[in-house]
Amino acid sequence: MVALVHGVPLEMTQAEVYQEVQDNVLLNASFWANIALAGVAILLFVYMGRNVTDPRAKLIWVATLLVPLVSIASYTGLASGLTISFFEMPSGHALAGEEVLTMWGRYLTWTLSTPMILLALGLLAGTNLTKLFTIITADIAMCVTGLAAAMTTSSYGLRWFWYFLSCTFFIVVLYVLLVEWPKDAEAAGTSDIFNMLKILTVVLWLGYPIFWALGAEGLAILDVAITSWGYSALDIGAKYVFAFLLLRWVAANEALIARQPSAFGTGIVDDTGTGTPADD
Ligand code: RET
Repeated sequence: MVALVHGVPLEMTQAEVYQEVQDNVLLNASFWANIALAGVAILLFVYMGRNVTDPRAKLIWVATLLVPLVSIASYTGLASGLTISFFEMPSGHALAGEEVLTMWGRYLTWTLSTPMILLALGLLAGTNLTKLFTIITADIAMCVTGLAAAMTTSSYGLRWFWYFLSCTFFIVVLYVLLVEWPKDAEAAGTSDIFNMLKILTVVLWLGYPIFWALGAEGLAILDVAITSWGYSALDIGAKYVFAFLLLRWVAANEALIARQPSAFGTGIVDDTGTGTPADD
């Protein structure tokens, strides 16, 4: 698998990684299923948003549309072997000394896709800039530290320390989603749809750290292809199902979105922006 020159392992070439992916039918299918779904989602979402005119509703639509756009690029990176590497696991790991297939491109592209999901949800909840900034920076930090956890090969303990840091940022994300935004959504009159999407998001997002911990990068209880399908299945719900439900609602309730206060206020009492708050 890994070429040796005078007993020294060489980095695998991209073509060799690609061949490994091709040889693992289950793994390869977990990528191509998402490329196909992302393609369908992009076309469907463009169609669903064709009559949206309000700038705020349009922003939700653009943010939501970016989710499958990032996804198709992300999965193409994985399917081509570009964003996959074989990393030798440190001692202490269940596969210590072995070269483990690591889909680091997933964590990298989550830093682009997950903020779009949160931006769309925050706009739906009619939140302010302070809370949007907090959740999005914590979310990016969660993805970057998750990337570091997967790519650290020097120490098993430090892999889990990165994981713990990532979970800490995740708690901030969960706090805003579960405590702050429901109050904002209540005031904005978007509670019903917000609460439904909040539950979908929280339940599915909790699956990601669980798969990381059980997969080859963590405790190595699950095989690489099963872990990849775990992420791919979560992605289908957290991205395409989520985006479909959100866009369907936005297209039918544009006026309610248009009436919300500006998202770019800071939350200071008289800083309500240009719109008029919902009167219910
Ligand atoms: C990692 C491992 C470290 C600990 C935590 C994680 C959380 C990841 C999450 C990812 C969500 C991804 C989505 C992608 C859609 O495009 C990085 C797995 C907490 C919550 C929704």
